Amino acid sequence: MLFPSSAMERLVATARMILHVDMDAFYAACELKEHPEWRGLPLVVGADPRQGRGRGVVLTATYEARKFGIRSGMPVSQAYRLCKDATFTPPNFGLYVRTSREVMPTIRSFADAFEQVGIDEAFLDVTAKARDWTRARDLAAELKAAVRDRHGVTCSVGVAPTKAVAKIASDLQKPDGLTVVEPGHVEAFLAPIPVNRIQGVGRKTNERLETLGIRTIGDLAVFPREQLKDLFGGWADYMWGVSHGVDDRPVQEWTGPPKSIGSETTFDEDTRDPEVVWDVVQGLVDEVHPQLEQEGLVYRTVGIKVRFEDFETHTAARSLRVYTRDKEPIVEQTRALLREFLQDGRKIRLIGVRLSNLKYEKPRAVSLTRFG
Ligand code: TTP
Ligand code: MG
Repeated sequence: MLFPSSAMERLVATARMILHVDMDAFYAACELKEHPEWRGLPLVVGADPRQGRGRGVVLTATYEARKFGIRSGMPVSQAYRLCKDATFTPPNFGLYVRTSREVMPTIRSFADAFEQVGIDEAFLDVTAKARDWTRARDLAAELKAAVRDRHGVTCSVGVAPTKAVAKIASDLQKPDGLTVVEPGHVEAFLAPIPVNRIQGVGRKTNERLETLGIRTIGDLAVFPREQLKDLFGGWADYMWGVSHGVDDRPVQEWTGPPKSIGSETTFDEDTRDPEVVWDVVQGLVDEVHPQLEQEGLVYRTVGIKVRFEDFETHTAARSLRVYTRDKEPIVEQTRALLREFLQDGRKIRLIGVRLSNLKYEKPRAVSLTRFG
């Protein structure tokens, strides 16, 4: 359209085309590649509750297992109660990092700009490549087929004019979903969706919004903006903007080493049992540490994040004197950092491990994971 005549045509002509790609049941999907005999069966990635102490939480579960109510973050003992026939397999983080590293370059090849945001998700800006929304949908379908055919795993894709809406859209028809939200349809699309689907709206914000009568994004969109600002400060602008389809955050290519790498887990049930907490922390260390090797990184700072049952959240970190890739210092430092939080008395809701002060051990132009 050379001379857009109406506001709507202008909106359509200038809108960005953003994809959010999220792998389906990612850790479980990686396991199924190694164990095709488990396909079609309920599979849980987590310690086997019938062996050893049966502690720990579900990292993820196949959609067959989710039919029984099994969810990430749930104690494995509860998952077992929900489905006695489920197969349990302990996590193999090296496999997940390796698979992510193989799949991401395929996803990236469809993008003008690419931003990986986790082990199994990425944003793509395809505005220049696609040019129109029909082609954007086709590109997303081609991307899904390429991921499936080349790597034997499936993903769900959301296509929308903003990151926030693309992220909501990718989650809507999981697994193996494709949801396209064209400009002009954003507010109608968002209106019936629960407000906690907006990234960053956690349980606490959700509860506060509910007391204001805000359950859906549509409720949020018609709520007086100034009143929301008084209650939520700067955060209100972001949420309110998202509800109206406004979110200018670009898809950002990143060429340096990552600022940090980490992982966190929310306990399905808050706990103050040091052994349960420590088991999960060790799992997080096992998950984060292989990424150093994969990315050619060394670290100097080890950090933890602890959120208590009342949502009070703390971070603490310790720096080593030298850069290293070793695992032991991560274990030692997290154990030391955790000690005081375990003595607090309150139950813990979320725990995270993060490595920062990262650099490439040998100078290299780009990160392999991010740029294939
Ligand atoms: P998600 O993308 O949230 O979940 P998923 O890929 O397993 O399932 P889906 O996207 O289809 O809903 O997380 C990606 C991986 O991160 C997941 O496979 C396992 C890990 N993970 C945890 O270890 N703990 C958690 O609490 C969650 C939510 C995920
Ligand atoms: Mg996923």
